Amino acid sequence: MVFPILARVSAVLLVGVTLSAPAFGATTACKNTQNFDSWLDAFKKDALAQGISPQILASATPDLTFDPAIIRRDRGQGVFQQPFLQFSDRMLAGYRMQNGQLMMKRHASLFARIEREYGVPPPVLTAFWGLESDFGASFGKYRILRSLVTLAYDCRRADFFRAQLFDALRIVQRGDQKIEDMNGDWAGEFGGMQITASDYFNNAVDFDGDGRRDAIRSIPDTLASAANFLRSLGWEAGQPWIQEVRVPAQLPWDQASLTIQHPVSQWTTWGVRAAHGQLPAADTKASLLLPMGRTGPAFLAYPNFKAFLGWNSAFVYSTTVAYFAARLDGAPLVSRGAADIEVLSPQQMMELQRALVKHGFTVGDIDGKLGAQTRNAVREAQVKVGLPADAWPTAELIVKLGGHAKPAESVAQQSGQPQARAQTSPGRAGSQGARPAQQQPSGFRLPPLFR
Ligand SMILES: [Ca+2]
Repeated sequence: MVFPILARVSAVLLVGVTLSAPAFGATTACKNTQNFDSWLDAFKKDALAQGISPQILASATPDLTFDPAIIRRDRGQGVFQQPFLQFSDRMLAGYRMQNGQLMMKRHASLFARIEREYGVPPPVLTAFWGLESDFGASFGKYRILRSLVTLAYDCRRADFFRAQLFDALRIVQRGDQKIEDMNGDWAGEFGGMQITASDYFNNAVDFDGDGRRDAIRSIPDTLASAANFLRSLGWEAGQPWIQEVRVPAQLPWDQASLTIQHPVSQWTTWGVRAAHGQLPAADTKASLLLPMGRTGPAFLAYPNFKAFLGWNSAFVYSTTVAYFAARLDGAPLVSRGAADIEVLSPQQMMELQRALVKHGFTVGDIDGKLGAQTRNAVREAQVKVGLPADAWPTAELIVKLGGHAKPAESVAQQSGQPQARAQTSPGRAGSQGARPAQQQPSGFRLPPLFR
């Protein structure tokens, strides 16, 4: 499992709305006390002490400059999560399914070798590959050393990005990549799997046997590195990850949490049924995953789901990758559940968060986002006020907590809205950033969707 500090909101998870910064409350207050040049001198001394060679440092130096645009992105406007159905609709739109199937066919023998060695099946790797870089079509255009040095200097998450910067230099020093190829997203994720420099340094493998770990240009290295990373996150060979289920009208809804596991036999006793095919063995541990509450889509999440969360702890993103993998593995379209699932606006989410805090619940930042803490607080509050405790926030809950709620929008209403700006954010640092909006796919070779 991932530590909260490492939580990342990925590539494609967030949809920006035009909210002024004050609406989202003050950004984290911290001050840079040292000027960049003296900071950089000290950093270079530290790098030499840590074994980075003078030659590598010299060749990196043109990139080791401060970029205020990165800081602006990092401290950018508030963003809110799209709900699972809308997000996965967008992520799996156009030809992405077909391209994923094509990639699995085209690289079938490679995938088979990787599965034999690492135990990770082709649909899972393909799903990450498709969502992270559109199967290698879209790597990002930022100089990542510049991004990393800027974020390492900045006070907000300096320690995390300092370590990333060291590892980015180590990647060059190890001969994996040349300085000029170190391009990626604004927060320093790069390659076909858009992983961080530290995840790359620790997990990349040379699978094509040319002596270099090249998870940018080599497809074998890219896919095998991802498999190795997923194995390090606890992936178990031959085990399922998620499966769509049908839930009964009545269930102890407060048990539907990724932090709670029951054997499949307990879920079936409560009336949970496979939506298609069979459930796994009765003693298989499973969490009930209700990404949009009890009237929305429903899945059992098996122990391998933790590898998706380890890759990216953002719940909607992880669920979407796992669902995409299930679809590539042959699962039909997920049932969308009730037609009128209520979706709170970011303003309503903040109203709810304030009400939760007033009642003594812990939500983390009042940020309008349905993160893990807010979900837990919603569940606890639902228990307290006697609503079904499925962790899905509603206007009714706001009212019951003494807040004022305007009617929320339904998914059906929202799906007709114009596309908001796609946002991204980096690494396991939990930074929040933005990628500009992209077009809907329109051709066989998808235009890069999220950069
Ligand atoms: Ca290689």
